[in-house]
Amino acid sequence: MAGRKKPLVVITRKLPDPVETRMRELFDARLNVDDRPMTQPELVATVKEADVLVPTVTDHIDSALVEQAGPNLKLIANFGNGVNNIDVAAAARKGIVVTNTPNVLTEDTADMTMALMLAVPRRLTEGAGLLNADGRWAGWSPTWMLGRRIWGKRLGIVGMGRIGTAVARRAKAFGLSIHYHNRHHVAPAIEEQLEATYWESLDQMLARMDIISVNCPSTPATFHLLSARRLALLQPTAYLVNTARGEIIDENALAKMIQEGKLAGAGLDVFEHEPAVNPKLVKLAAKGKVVLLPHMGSATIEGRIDMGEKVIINIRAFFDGHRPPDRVLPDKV
Ligand code: 8YV
Repeated sequence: MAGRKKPLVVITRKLPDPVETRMRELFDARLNVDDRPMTQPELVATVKEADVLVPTVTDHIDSALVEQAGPNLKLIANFGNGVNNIDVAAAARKGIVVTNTPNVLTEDTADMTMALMLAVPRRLTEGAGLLNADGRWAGWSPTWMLGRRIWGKRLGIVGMGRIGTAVARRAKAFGLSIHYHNRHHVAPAIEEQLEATYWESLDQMLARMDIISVNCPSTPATFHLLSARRLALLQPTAYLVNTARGEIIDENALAKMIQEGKLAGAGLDVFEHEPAVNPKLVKLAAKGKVVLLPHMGSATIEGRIDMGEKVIINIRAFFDGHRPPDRVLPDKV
């Protein structure tokens, strides 16, 4: 970009230091050192002025906001894989390119999914909580703190993309048999390697699984994909894990089912109305029925630096006149 004016890149949240340093070198970067989420009026002022917006999952880039974008705004380079926070179609209508950060958070998110898959049936947070209180316990007992075995159970993965497949690889090593529902089969070699069973019918799969892991993107088509009707298909001994997006599950229906003993428990890293957490779920967490995490799936230093690197590469490619590698097309959302 030698000789050209540096683009004004507004980054809505604090990013890891190495990412911010590089962004300052390359761009006219406006950082958010306090990490206070931007209000909607602040976002409006930003899109009127900026050449590039770098939002995160906490920013709602809806059509009303996109409509108010100034003529300079050419690129929305999301710091995140999921783009459910952005109206990609509205951006496309306005001639604004949208990019995301796929691949680099796959393994971290799969690890966290696995952690929740273990934590709920094996009562990890309950056990840890007991010792966290005052470090005292009555001692080992053969019938105390019994959970449920993971090995030999059936895992149903809803959404067998990059993250779903990475979850399957881990889960297989833990002795789970792999089942999945997806719009299409994964490549035969992967299906064979994972000894995975494809279910065309989500309903059929749900009714037969011991653990369900939600790993599909949040789109209008997947809103409440796990509706009250579908959740009712699950076995009462089943567990549900969600590290994708809260909107995919009818959270009220889920809480009600666990409360009524119609489902064994859930591990949730994402919520329908983040950052708010359904009070019914909080109550269930206190009873050890659910494990709740504050959207930590990709929260590793390495992952967040890699995500920042992707954002930078996308911006650079765009301003060098190339197609950014992680462009998100409206018909793919
Ligand atoms: C990110 C995520 O932390 O990338 C995603 O889709 O869900 C998270 O792991 C978040 O989106 C950052 O914007």
